[in-house]
Amino acid sequence: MKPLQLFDPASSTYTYILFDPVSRDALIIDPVDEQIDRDLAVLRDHGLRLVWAVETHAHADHITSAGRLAELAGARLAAPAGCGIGTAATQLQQDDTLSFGQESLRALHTPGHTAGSMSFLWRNHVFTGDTLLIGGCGRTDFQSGSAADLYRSITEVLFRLPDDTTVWPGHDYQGRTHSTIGHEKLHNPRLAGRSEAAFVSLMNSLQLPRPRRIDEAVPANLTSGLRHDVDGAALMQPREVADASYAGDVSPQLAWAWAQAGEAVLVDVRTDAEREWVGFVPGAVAVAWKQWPGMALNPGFDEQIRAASQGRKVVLLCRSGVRSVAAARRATQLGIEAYNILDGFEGDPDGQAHRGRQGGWRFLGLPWRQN
Ligand SMILES: N[C@@H](CCC(=O)N[C@@H](CS)C(=O)NCC(=O)O)C(=O)O
Ligand SMILES: [Fe+2]
Repeated sequence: MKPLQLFDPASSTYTYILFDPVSRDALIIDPVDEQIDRDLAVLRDHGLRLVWAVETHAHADHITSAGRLAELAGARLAAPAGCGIGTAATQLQQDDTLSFGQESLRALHTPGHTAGSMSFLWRNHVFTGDTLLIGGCGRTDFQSGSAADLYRSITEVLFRLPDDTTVWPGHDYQGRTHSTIGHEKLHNPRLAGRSEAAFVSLMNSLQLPRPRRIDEAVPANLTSGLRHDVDGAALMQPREVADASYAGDVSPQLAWAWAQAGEAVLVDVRTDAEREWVGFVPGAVAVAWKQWPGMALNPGFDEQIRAASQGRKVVLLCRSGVRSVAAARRATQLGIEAYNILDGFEGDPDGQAHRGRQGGWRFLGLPWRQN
């Protein structure tokens, strides 16, 4: 069984999708923001349910789509513990495993390109991120890089895997797709026959230009690509004002008062992964609103919202107040009296008025909890 390998030409990044052929549960490694529509289409075309979005490290040259995959597809986020990616609820340590169906992926800490970098082992395939590239390796001159650490990660961790292990790199700048551990041991010009000292001196003499997007990419990747500055553009369309297609917009305070008085059911349409990373609203019923381009149906939504409502009015909450409007419209079509909670759980991430938006639920002193 082979992974699906996908390529982003702008950054020469490889993204991988692995899946269990029986359960159709899937995992994605190093997804690229600009390729999210392609990746969602691949998942849909293969009939896959994305359960994990995983990073090998905090990338310097492109922005991840992991956060948006959590919002749109419900993927859970995992990242190496040493990378400072706070949005990932699962912080991976050496030898941790991620399960998808009957399959599992094992984390190998391989510092050097960055201090937190990891490689991942699945069956006899290793996903090396920017630790080991085909005929090369990741640079070590920024982001807590260390040539000595990289040498040890490659020679003492990766090169100890069986020679026939397939190597799937994080990038290739020359169109090569994969290699093997045995081949890289013999032929990788940076490593074959080179001592640690010789490797370190070679890496320290490379004088590579800074990645073009580093200043934008690193901060964005520390929040799984959910950039606050371009929140409106990247994640959502401008919110339309309330119209006849649902019962109306209410403030978080009013929604909470209704819920406390038993006048309405509070429904949280965010995905489980989002709640894990930002927080839960006590008493809210979870009914995820998942929709992406080309997706025919929002699976399970109609049945779940009917079950949550049981004839009562519902007040719907999401991250910023976009999906909750879409969900309120659908609930209205089903005959439910459905309201949207203004500005969702987050509103403006700084908790201040921003582009006409107010701080959301968690900035207003309303009850919420982490996990
Ligand atoms: N020209 C690229 C450079 C990308 C780059 O430096 N990539 C890093 C990985 S994030 C690397 O280690 N490259 C290895 C190499 O160029 O040999 C850009 O501006 O983005
Ligand atoms: Fe990198």
